[in-house]
Amino acid sequence: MPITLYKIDGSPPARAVMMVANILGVQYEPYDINPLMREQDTPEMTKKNPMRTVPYMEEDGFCLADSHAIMLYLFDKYATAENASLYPTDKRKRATINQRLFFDCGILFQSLRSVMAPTYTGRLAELSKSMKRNIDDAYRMMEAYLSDSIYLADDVLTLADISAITTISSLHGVHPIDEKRYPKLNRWYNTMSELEVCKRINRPGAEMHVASLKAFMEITKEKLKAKL
Ligand SMILES: N[C@@H](CCC(=O)N[C@@H](CS)C(=O)NCC(=O)O)C(=O)O
Repeated sequence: MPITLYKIDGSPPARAVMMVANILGVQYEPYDINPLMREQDTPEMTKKNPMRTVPYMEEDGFCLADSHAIMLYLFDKYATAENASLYPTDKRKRATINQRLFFDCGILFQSLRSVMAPTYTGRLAELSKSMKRNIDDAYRMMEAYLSDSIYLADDVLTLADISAITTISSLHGVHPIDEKRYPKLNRWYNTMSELEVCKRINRPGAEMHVASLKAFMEITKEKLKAKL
């Protein structure tokens, strides 16, 4: 039974799953869900995924939400020796990758989510100081991680990089990485952006995501101006 991946290309976590599936050679049936239209809120969808987020996947009646959980499942089930370095068996390396995945889930993506939610509901015309502070704080943490290794969790590309690059691509669009303050993060971002899989799968969705966030902010700005 093929995998169905509920996703939208603009979603950073969905892009991460799409890239991992592509690297592992996992075929899936894409099913587009637009969270802005609350298409994930139908009783049928809510039953499958009470978190009501994209991405989530379904395989032969097995439903799984959260990009990080999905990436690990796909790796566990479908990785071959060729892909082993994405999530090596060494326990400490794995633990470091897991930590970076939790960092992406709990800190990095949350700094983006705190911008996305008010933007899409017409309550944000520009990033507040505290939003920028939170994003900078996450950039600072990444700069520190990248002082210990070339990539986020190792000297080779791992699942942690694939997860974080999607979030960073959208964050960078709304609050650019200051290359003087975060030179290692800037270098990592440029290296990751040049990967063929990133150009093909991450870049178009990220550009769309950033453009839509900016367009929503612009509309809110105009509405506020009209009220004055
Ligand atoms: N930790 C989750 C976050 C997923 C998430 O929040 N996705 C957004 C789209 S980028 C969403 O579905 N938002 C709808 C909502 O929160 O109601 C993951 O990694 O999959």
